[in-house]
Amino acid sequence: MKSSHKTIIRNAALSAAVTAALGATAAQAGEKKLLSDEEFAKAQQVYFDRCAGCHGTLRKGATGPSLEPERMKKFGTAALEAIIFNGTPGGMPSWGKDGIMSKEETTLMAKYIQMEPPQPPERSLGDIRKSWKVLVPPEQRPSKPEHDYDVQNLFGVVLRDAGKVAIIDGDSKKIISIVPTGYAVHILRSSSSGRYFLAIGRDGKATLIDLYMKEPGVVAEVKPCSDARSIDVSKYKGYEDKLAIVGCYWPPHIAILDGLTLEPKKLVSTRGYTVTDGTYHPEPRVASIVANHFKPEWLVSVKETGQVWSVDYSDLNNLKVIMMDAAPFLHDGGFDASGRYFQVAANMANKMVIIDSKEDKLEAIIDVSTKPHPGRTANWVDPKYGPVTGATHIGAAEYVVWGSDPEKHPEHAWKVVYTVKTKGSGSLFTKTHPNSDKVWFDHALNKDAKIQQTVCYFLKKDPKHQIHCQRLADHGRAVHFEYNKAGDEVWVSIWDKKDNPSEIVIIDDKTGKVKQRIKDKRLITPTGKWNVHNTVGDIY
Ligand code: DHE
Repeated sequence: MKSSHKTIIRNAALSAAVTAALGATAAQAGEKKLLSDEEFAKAQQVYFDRCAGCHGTLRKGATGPSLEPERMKKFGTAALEAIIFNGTPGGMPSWGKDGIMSKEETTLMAKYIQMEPPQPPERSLGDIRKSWKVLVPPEQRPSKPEHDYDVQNLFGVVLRDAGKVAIIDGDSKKIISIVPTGYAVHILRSSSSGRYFLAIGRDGKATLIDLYMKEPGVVAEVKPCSDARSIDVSKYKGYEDKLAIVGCYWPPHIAILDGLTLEPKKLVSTRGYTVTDGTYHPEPRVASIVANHFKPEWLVSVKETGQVWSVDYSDLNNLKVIMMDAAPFLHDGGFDASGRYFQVAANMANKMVIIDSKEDKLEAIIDVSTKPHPGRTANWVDPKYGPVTGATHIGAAEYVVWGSDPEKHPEHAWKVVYTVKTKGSGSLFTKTHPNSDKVWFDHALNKDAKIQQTVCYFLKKDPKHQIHCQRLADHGRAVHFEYNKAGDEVWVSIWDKKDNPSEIVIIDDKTGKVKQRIKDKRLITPTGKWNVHNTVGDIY
């Protein structure tokens, strides 16, 4: 087992100095002739929407390879156009073939990536404060629910391309409100009481949604970043609903906020040096964040440098950060069943990184298959190996399972105990529930439409791990699972294009059969969804 390298820093404020040293994006001006100003502006927007997530704002590469101009010029416009249009076997979508980018847009992007990337502006605490709005102050919010729904069984569903979140009652399946959030909203997390949902948009806007309101709506919002993917709350005893954290892609920093008003409190830059060769990285983006249950800390995955940070929120004026060296490029993850071990994918290293949140140290690194993408992972008890965790993969038709109980089953801990053959690559999410006998997974990014629409499960107790699959729709992609509070039904999104009808399919978990479909014209591009009870308790 590799021991962790720990460094304690006090409020590392690298950002301003680094930006000054980088200066302006000089080379861009001379090369602009490849595109007119208007085309350049459009290309910037398309790049932000479709490419920056995997390749980085400065195009230094992460889940996708580096797209720096010197390398791109060697390909030339025609070859780049073909790659963008047709996709790659490595997992890049066929942007043209899938009808997401027009022929004209693929040409635009082929030219754009041969030019120097423009560097977006930094965001100071002052800039962020200007974006902060409290729509309903805490003292004017209801003291108890103004409706009869069970708050713990409400679901929040991301309506990606609408920039909205649907709040749906898990009992009646009624859509009780549609809440405007950030652009291309990405994920939700629940406050530790379960009363609030916190949403983060790709435009970096965080919104606080009060579920006690007759019609749940936004009570506060702030924009700590211009590009973001993660948000979480303080969950440790005594800090419930007190603080929130946003992880930014750009600028590369974390923003600590007040939990009840989203008032910005503190910024910490993530710029630094990679764990692989100590190279300085100007854009280490913040990927997954989880709230430690044992201490007043968050565990923050810093994608490009490959470190997991433990950020102690008990004293923001004397902020302590422990930096644990792991592996690049960190992406998504969640806790094991005990809530002690944070298990996060280093997806381009084909590894799962295990962090001990009690000891704040790297516990293990496990070799899995190509491009693990487990969502928050799935935990269950295997009859032979004891508590185990599983991960799906983007780059291989394999579901990998490892032992995750070093206390009672040390012989299996952090070792792959079996692998299940799936229907194909392109799997994004897995989920189970302690009350379920099944482990579910999707194939949302598979190249074959029929497989994209197919979800499968295997039984926890089946020693052969035979998979049972069903095609849930003849349109869109079946993506992401969430259980209801009782753990007896599982919800899957059918994520279609913005102008096509999408739906949410509800499966009776006992029989594995579809029991209901929520169809509503307001359900535009539903993707991730979260049940309050399961999200508060990290149940997956
Ligand atoms: Fe996600 C989680 C980043 C594309 C749906 N996604 C995450 C997390 C990160 C991330 C860092 C972990 C957050 C956490 O736990 O705090 N996602 C990115 C990207 O950079 C990427 C690859 C490209 C981009 O430009 O955004 C990307 N993600 C997607 C999608 O296209 C998905 C499928 C649909 C959508 O809504 O955009 C998608 N990502 C999700 C979901 C989760 C997620 C549903 C949370 C899973 C959970 O169970 O909590």
